Amino acid sequence: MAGRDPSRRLELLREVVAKGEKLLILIYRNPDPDALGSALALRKLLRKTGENCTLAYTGEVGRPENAAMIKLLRIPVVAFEKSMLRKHSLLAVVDAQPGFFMDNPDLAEVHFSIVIDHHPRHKGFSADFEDIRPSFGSTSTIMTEYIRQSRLKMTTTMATALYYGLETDTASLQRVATDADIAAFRYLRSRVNMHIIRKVKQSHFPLRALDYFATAIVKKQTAGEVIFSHLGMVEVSDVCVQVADFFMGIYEMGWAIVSGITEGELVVVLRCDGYKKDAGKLASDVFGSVGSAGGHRTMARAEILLAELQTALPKVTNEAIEGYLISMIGKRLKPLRRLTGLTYLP
Ligand SMILES: [Mn+2]
Repeated sequence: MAGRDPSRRLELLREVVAKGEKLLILIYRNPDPDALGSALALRKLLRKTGENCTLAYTGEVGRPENAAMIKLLRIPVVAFEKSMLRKHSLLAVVDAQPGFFMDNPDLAEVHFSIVIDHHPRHKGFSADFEDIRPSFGSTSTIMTEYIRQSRLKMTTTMATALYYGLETDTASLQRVATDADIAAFRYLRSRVNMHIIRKVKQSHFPLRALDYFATAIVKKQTAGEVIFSHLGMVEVSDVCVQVADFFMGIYEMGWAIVSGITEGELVVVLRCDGYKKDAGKLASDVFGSVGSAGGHRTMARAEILLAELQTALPKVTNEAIEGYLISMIGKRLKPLRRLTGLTYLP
């Protein structure tokens, strides 16, 4: 752990990095707002103008909100490639720890010089500089302190990134709110570009998802406050999530169930308002024995291998799948029993 005094901490951090040394700042898996904001801030602290520094993530850009954040704030983050390890002499990780990368053969053994995070400390690593504060709501909170301590200019771009990182990780300070989180929130709030934050938050799906919405609306069936739609083949299962979330915006509906087939699996996404309802329990009760299923009270998902369905259905067609889902889920969700398995197919 770095010293407790903020100015000493900053000194120690900067001592790790020699002039001209190439720095690689890694983000674990999908770049989320907290990791992106923190990576930007660390780059600024160590490389004022961004030279000799690469920001890379080991997964892929998942949520459209995160893609919008990267695009609108022009964050120069790229996908990690093994060759980067040769080209950079110094490795840093923000909003994660070396142990997280054990699932990546290229990174399982490497030495991280700098580790800054707010998750509980993992065992089994040592870094030249580490600052891990599990009580903090976000790594962005830690990085805001560093930038303030450094007297570097808090640009609008950086304030917006850190603010959004803090906001998403703490659910707008509803989930966690230490004094440091609140102080960072107050400091950043007056410096952010709220238009960008609003647009980022509005970015729920990519344009190519629109055709699935059309299918979902045409094929929807409703019974009571349950809306159900089977999309057939989908490119990625995310579209089921996006359609289900969209359906939850219909005020008469308390349940949204959207399914699709992708990569040899039937994916069922369940959403509900949580009032006397439990999507996670429903998913595991109904699908626990045929596939992997579970989730929270308001959001859940089940994945069933098509091979598994072949034993349950004489023929795995979209109509058969609809009928299967309606009868399976109908065991626990009475209104669904009123539906038929056959719907209009465009
Ligand atoms: Mn975080």
